[in-house]
Amino acid sequence: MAGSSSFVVVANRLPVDQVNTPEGPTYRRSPGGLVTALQPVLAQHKGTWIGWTGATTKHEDRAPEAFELDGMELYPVPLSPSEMERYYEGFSNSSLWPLYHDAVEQPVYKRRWWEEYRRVNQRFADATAKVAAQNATVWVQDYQLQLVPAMLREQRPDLRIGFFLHIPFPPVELFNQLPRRAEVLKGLLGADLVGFQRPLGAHNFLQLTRHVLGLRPRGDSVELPDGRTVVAGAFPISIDFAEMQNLAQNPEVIQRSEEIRSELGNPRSVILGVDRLDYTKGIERRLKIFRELLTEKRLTAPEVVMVQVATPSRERIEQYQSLRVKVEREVGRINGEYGRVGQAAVHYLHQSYSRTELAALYRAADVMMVTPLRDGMNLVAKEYVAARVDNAGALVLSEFAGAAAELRQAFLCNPHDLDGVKESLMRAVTIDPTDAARRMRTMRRHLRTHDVQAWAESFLTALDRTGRTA
Ligand code: ADQ
Repeated sequence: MAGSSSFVVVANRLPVDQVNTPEGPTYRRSPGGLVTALQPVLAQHKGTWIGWTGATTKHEDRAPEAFELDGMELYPVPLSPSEMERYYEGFSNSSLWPLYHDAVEQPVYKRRWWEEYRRVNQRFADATAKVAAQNATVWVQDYQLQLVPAMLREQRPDLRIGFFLHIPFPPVELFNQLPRRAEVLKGLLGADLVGFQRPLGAHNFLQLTRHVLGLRPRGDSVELPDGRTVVAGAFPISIDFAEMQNLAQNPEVIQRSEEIRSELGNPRSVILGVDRLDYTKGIERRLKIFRELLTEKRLTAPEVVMVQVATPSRERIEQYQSLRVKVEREVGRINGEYGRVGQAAVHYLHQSYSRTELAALYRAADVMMVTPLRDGMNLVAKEYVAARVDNAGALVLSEFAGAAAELRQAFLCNPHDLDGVKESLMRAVTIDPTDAARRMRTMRRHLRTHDVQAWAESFLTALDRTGRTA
């Protein structure tokens, strides 16, 4: 039986943080571009967002009831600690995540992880089948839920289903490693439209339907044996430009950014990195580069300081624990060699921050370093540009981040080529303000119109069209 929502978003996480009060847990909307872009669409269509609350529950407990927040109906899907371990930390983040990021860390495959991934995907699909109205539009998000489109179509062929992958989609040679590659592809092919960050992702996907399933992709689509057509395309995600720009113009944020500079000892240059503590982000190499430049005396501390914010992430996974050890060892080494009493060369912050503090940090940074080894898009690069309402600051950006396709005026670099990154960083540190302003203005102009609202609209328009032409 169909439900009553004509628009449904399905994502691993609900856009909320749990707050514990004496009366029990309540939820507060979490910051994030995706919810900013989708909330108006959900509110307008009596829409529902299906996802996990972020707190594991025992099997015998029921999931919290659905609740309303800012005009959106939120429908929790329960996850037990062992499901969390196998579906999320296991198959999603120890098999798929490294594999889809060029295997920069060795992917691990375990059969019981796959079983749990399938079971949890089925639970999300069942929940969606229950709440979606007849002929509703459903938008499934990201690599944790790649089987949901086909599972959902099986129960509800009336639905229009879109899928968007936030991370890169690997080429044939890499994807072929995946033990359950055919099932994953068939899962995605349940959608009418499969969206990627870059055209290469769509291309890889279509090629794989040929190599693994023997289908015949043509142009941007592929026809299935049952006559249905699946379209693949690039929809580069973006940020809520207005939100970041407004924050950066706020007098309190401006004052805070000045305070940050003075707390850092009023250096000539502040170099900033803001990343989840993830091995795809290239944090270790970035620190090494900074150390080498100090050793070579091309930079001197504390005239130039580095601030590295590394948000705690996936802390129960071994590869993340060992990354933390390596990063912290390197920070210690740099400060041991180049710091002075009360004057660190690298300020390392393994913490989460509010949007306001992030905006102040962006404004305080002369050079922003975004140097992932592979990244679907990278929103930090875009947020930095949005925050530079003063047209100052320089961005050093990896060619391997999706954002590099749009932010062409950044100092683009290959993060594997340490000498090349050093050159880019030196150019950014010594940039002439007129050149910096010219680059920043162009990038800002682009992002002003290519924001997350435009992203959601372009995906949903394309999804709508796929249904009509079929
Ligand atoms: P992530 O890998 O998480 O996202 P990113 O795109 O940079 O990477 O987004 C991180 C977000 O977290 C940014 O909005 C940033 O402001 C915020 N953040 C980072 N550090 C923080 C801190 N210490 N405190 C508070 N907030 C912090 C995945 C993909 C990316 C893709 C996005 C969206 O890996 O490639 O761009 O999804 O599709």
